Amino acid sequence: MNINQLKKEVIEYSKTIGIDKIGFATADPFTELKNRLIRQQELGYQSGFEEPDIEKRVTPALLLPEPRSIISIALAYPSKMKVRVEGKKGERRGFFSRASWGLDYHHILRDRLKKLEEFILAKVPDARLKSMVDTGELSDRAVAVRAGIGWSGKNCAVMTPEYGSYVYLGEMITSIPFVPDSPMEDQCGSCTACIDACPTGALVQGGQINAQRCIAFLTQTKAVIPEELRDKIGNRVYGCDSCQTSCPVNKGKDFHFHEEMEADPEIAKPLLRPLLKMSNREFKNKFGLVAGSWRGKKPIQRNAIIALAHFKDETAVPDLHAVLENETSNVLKETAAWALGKIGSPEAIEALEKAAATETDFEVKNEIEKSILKLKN
Ligand code: B12
Ligand code: SF4
Ligand code: SF4
Repeated sequence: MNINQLKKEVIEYSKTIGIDKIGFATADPFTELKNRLIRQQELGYQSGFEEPDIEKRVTPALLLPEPRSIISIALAYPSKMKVRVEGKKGERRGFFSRASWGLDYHHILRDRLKKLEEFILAKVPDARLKSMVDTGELSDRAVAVRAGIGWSGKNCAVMTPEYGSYVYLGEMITSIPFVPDSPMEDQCGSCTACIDACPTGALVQGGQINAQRCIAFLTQTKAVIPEELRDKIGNRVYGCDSCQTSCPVNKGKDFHFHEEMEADPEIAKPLLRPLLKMSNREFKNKFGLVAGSWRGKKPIQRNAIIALAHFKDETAVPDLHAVLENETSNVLKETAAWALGKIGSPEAIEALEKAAATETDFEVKNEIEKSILKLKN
C-alpha cells in the first residue's frame, strides 16, 4: 500500500462523512506538554477531569503499541441558534454553552472516527487503531496543534483559521506511518481580548488557565461554589464561552454543517424556575442527550439558583423557599439561602426567617443567618 495515496484517500473520505478538518501528526511523546502538565499540577491549576496519569497523557506508545502516527479530526459547531426562544416578559432563562448544543458531541465524533477506522481497516486489514474524544488519555488540543489543525490561542483553545475555536476535536492513534502535516503559526499576535473578557481572571496569562477559577469548570462541580465566584457566573447553567465570543478570529464564524448539532432553544436556554422542580426522570428526558447533563441534575439546579440570584428574580422566592424546606441536598439549600439574600425582597427575608427557625444542618443554617444578617445591615 502506498502511504501517500492512502493519506489522500483518507482525507477525501473524511470529507464525505462529515469531518470538517483532518490533520496528521507523529506519535512521538509530547515532551513539551509533559512539563506543562506537571507545572499545572504543581500550581493546583488542573480541573481534576483530566486523565490523572501524566505519562499516559504524553506517551501514545502506552496507549497503542508501536504507534506510527496520530490522525486529528475537527468538527465545526454552530455559534448562533437557528431558532430563537419564544420568551414571555419576565421569564428568566439560563444558558448552556455552545459545546452543549444539540446531541452530545462525544457521540458525533465517535461515529465519525468509527467510520474512519472502518475505511482504513478495509484498505489495511492489519492496521492497529485507537480512537478517542475528550475522555481519552491524550490532550486532544496538543494532538490537533501538532497535526496542523490550528494554533493554540491565548484562550487555550485550538483556533482554526476556517472555523475559529468553535470546533470539537478527536483523534486516532495508528500503526500506519502517515507523513505528518506541519503545525501552524501562532496568529494571536498582540491581541489579549480573551484574557480581558474572562470574568474570573482564570486565564492567568496567554495560554495558561487556572481551571479552578474557570466558570466552565465551576458549573460542572458538585460542591458549593465559592462565594466570591458565584456573582461572576451570571445565567450560565453549563460551561462558559466568554473567551471565545470575545475573540476576533471567531467573529462571524457560525457553521451549521451537522444537523445533530442544532440547538433546541428550550434546552439550550431553559427556563430557570421549572428546573428547580424537575424530577430526575423529567431531567433525563429533557437534557439527557446534551453534553451538559453529564454531571446529572443537581449541578444544573445549583447553577439555576445562582442565575435566579443574578436576575434578582422576586417571582422565584417561593421556589427557593421550597428548596430550603424540601430539598435533601445541602449544596442546593446553601445556594438557595444565598440567592434569597441576593434577591432581598420582604418575601425573601420572610422565607429566610421561616427556614432559620426549622433548619437543623449547621452549614445551611449558617448560610441562612449570613443572608439575614446582610439584609438587616
Ligand atoms: C480538562 C478539560 C477542561 C477543563 C480545563 C481546560 C483547560 N484549558 O485545560 C475545563 C473544565 C475548565 C474545560 C473547559 C472548556 N473546555 Co475542555 N477539556 C478538558 C480536557 C478533558 C483536557 C484538557 C487538558 O488536558 N488541559 C491541560 C492543558 C495544560 O493542556 P491542553 O489545553 O489540552 O493542551 C494545550 C496546552 O498544553 C498548550 N501548551 C503546551 N505546552 C505549552 C507551553 C506553553 C508555554 C503554553 C503557553 C501552552 C502550552 O498547548 C496545548 C494545545 O493547545 C479536553 C479533552 C482532552 N482529552 O484533551 C477538553 C477540551 C480541551 N475542552 C474543550 C472545550 C470545547 C471546552 C470549553 C470551550 C467548553 C465550554 N464552552 O465551557 C471550555 C473552554 C475553557 C478554556 N478556555 O480552556 C475542547 C476544546 C476544543 C478546542 N477548539 O480547543 C476539548 C479538546 C474537548 C474536545 N474533544 O473537543 N475543559
Ligand atoms: S471559559 Fe469563561 S471562565 Fe473559563 S477561561 Fe474562558 S472566559 Fe474564563
Ligand atoms: S482573543 Fe485574541 S489572543 Fe485570545 S485567542 Fe482570540 S486572537 Fe488569540
